[in-house]
Amino acid sequence: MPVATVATRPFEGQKPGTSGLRKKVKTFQQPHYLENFVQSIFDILEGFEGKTLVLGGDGRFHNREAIQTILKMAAANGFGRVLVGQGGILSTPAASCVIRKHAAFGGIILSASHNPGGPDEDFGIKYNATNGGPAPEKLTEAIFARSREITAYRIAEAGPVDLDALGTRALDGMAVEVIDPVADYAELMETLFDFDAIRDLFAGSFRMCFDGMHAVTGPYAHAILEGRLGAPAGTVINGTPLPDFGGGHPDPNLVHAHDLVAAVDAPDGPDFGAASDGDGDRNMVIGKTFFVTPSDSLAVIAANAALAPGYAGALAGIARSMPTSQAPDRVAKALEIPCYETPTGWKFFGNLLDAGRATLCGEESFGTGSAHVREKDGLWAVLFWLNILAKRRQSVAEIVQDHWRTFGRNYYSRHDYEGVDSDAADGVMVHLRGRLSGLSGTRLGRYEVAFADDFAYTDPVDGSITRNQGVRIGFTDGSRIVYRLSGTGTEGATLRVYVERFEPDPDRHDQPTQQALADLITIANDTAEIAARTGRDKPTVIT
Ligand code: VG1
Ligand code: CO
Repeated sequence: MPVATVATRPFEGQKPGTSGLRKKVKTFQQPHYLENFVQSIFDILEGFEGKTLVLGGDGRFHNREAIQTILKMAAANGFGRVLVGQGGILSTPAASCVIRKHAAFGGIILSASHNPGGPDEDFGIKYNATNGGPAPEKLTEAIFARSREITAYRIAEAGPVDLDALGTRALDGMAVEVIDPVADYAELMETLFDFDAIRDLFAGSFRMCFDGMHAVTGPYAHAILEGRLGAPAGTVINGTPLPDFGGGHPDPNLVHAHDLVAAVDAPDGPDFGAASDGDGDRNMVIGKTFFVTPSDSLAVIAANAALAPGYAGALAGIARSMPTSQAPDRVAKALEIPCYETPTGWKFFGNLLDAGRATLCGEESFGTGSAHVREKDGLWAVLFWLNILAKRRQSVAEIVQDHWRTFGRNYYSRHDYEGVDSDAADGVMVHLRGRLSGLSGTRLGRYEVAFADDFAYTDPVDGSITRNQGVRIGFTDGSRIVYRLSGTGTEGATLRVYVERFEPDPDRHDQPTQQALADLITIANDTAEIAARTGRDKPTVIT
């Protein structure tokens, strides 16, 4: 079959430091746009001739079209085989699992994660490396530089490949193997968790509700929860992936997973609720009228890890992103294992996991995971909770409150200002950086500043340094305020403000979060001059 070399113009690909190239679908539909990015990746990678690429996405609008294009380009560029999820479906953690299990060269995942989907919404693409994890910064920098120089791409002139029937077909000398997107992943989960204990739990009166949010995890949840674990049919809601996610926002938080919250809080509703995002890497877990913050979830999982067969040996360490609360640090201290603080983004956990220094990782943004793959993993976290619930036979609230009694409570909240004017958002950060040197040792309200800095991370494995990862103000009582700008939005800028306060006294563990943090929130707003600089007197989203 002929291969065409198509002339094109340089463009601007994925900015280094962001999670993949995320743009409006309309942008991706422009001639050569997707092709330019894919060729930029292939131009930078070395030694993939005859090797295997993993390919799949979260099923959003434009998924199938993009897969057909990438298949033809992989063939023209010399890959030997592509493993593609049936129907073009692969969750981000499942793609990571397949890359590792089949020793693939790497993978391409089509997703804009929790961003909405549809003809006028977002599309995205990211490259994952041989270890199954997000491309490291060095690689994304090289791919970005290449995108600004690219002049041609190669593509096989072939018709579309059938993505719906399992099995192998040939495309211009390359094998396209359509695989069951769930099988490898479900098999891995069975090795990590006590499926017998969870089956027993479902055999009794325990009920759960899992909200697939019409995104990629529906098929995984149906197969694992209702299939292998025997949860009753109807446990999974919104379980069919739709190109526009049913018009919703596939972001598992209290605002967007409203169907789930309503179901669990109903008088005779289930005992446990969970949801995952567009590409299946995030998770939210809730009990009856009880929300578990992602930071607490990581801490509880770490403290109870011995209950899960895959984690019964000692944990090597815990890693959390810098804005995540310090609740996991307290567990690490009790377990006498290290706790690493990394910049935001899963790629920073990669070296720690590869080197065997960390077993569990987490981010405050509903991301939790472990060394079993190299991505955060929504359903994995839900199964971990089910394993804990099956062994302890207590409610979610009882387990978390018990955790607070043992370790103290880290009150925690994130305030997002979305769609802010980019210059105004940059102005907030410039203003804060300008104030850093003057803050140490001063008082802000009743809090004394212990340190104030712009977070820089030195990777303990390869020594690489990543700077400017967010402004931190730490107080002498362990409270913190953190400011950073989002790297995943597609419109304007999003300013994120993270506030945390430690409360050791068990008699003071039942305050409403925003109330418990009220004075720190005021200090955070005043110090950054948020209202004056952005014109916003309140955040768009509070989690
Ligand atoms: C957000 C989260 C971050 C997460 C990233 C990708 O980034 O804060 O913790 O790693 O999304 O998650 P930002 O730069 O917008 O704050 V996902 O589910 O999109 O892979
Ligand atoms: Co995601």
